[in-house]
Amino acid sequence: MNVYPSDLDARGLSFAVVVSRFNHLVSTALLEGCERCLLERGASSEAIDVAWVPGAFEIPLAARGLAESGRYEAIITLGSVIRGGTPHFDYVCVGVTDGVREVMRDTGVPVAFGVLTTDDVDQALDRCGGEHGHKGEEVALAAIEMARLCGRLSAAPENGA
Ligand code: INI
Repeated sequence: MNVYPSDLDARGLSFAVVVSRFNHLVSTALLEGCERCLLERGASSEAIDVAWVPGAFEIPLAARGLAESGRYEAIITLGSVIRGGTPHFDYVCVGVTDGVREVMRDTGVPVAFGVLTTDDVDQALDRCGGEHGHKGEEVALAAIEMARLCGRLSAAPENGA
């Protein structure tokens, strides 16, 4: 069996992070964990570009522009959609999830999905360094791994890896 290695070394890679301003406390916590993780894995601060957008619904458009620029090995999306009393939550969730998936499919650039969809703000904060881990760190690792893997796919894996 030949297996592509899992590689979490971010040295030399360039990342764009799209982060939505809505539910700002959660967004900044996600961004802080994401940036910390990228730097811990060896990314250079100059190789991390951040684009703020108003809400999660706008994330796919910015992600597409950044992916199409050809400047990044991976795009990271961060945001927080919190259920209110109307169906608006569902429309925003569908818009951002479908949109991000389409950007990845259409451009071939890995797009990590770090948009929390929760019932309340406490559930969201629990996932930004609370009892349910840190989504910002999780998507940073996913972005690094996919950037490395996609960089290798044009060649066969090494025998016996
Ligand atoms: N955007 C979010 O990122 N999170 C939310 O919880 C949210 N809610 O609840 O409405 C939200 N709405 C704004 C939306 O993403 C767009 O920015 C807006 O509709 C303008 O296009």
